[in-house]
Amino acid sequence: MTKVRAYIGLGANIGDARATLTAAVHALAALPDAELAGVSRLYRTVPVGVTDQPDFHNAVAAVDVPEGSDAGGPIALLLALKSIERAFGRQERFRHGPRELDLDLLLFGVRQLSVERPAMARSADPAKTDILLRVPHPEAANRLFVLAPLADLVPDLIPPGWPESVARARARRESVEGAAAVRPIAAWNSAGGAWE
Ligand code: PH2
Ligand code: MG
Ligand code: MG
Repeated sequence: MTKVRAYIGLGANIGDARATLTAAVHALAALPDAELAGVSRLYRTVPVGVTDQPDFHNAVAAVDVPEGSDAGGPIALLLALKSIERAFGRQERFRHGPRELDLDLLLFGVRQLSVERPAMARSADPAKTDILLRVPHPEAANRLFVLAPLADLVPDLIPPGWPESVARARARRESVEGAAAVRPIAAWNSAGGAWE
């Protein structure tokens, strides 16, 4: 079975975020046919978008998953991420609001894709887009809370469609958001399966 390396952004700012993200990494590793390939440092980050909410914990995990055919691989992974979010008690709230667990599909190998939501599955809520999935994640290049942990894993990678490496994007965003916006607080210990 051909595998692809996917990068997943993890975030939480309700409850014991550190414990939640640790358990979420284990849930990713336990997905069928998936293999954990790396975990970034754990960061404490200033909220972006809606600023009147608790600080987030953020990290990025690399997972090798089945390539699938066409959009099948990425969509299967997206659905698996949504089901892990639900299993961790994720409640529907407003966009960019607080959450128990957020798992975002950032990169799926060198694939670049945009998948429309089927007409039947569209929401009456105008804030919800008619796009089911975009890869690379359209916001990743502009969010230091994504770029910093991603640069821990693959600083020299140039994601498809990007004009620059992850490390350069990180430096660019750090000059905008300030170094204090994301603070590494622990490193992943793969033997212990936790940030220490
Ligand atoms: N997620 C958001 C909105 N804002 N801010 C930080 N620091 N970390 C996040 O994960 C985050 C956010 C929407 O997904
Ligand atoms: Mg998100
Ligand atoms: Mg999300």
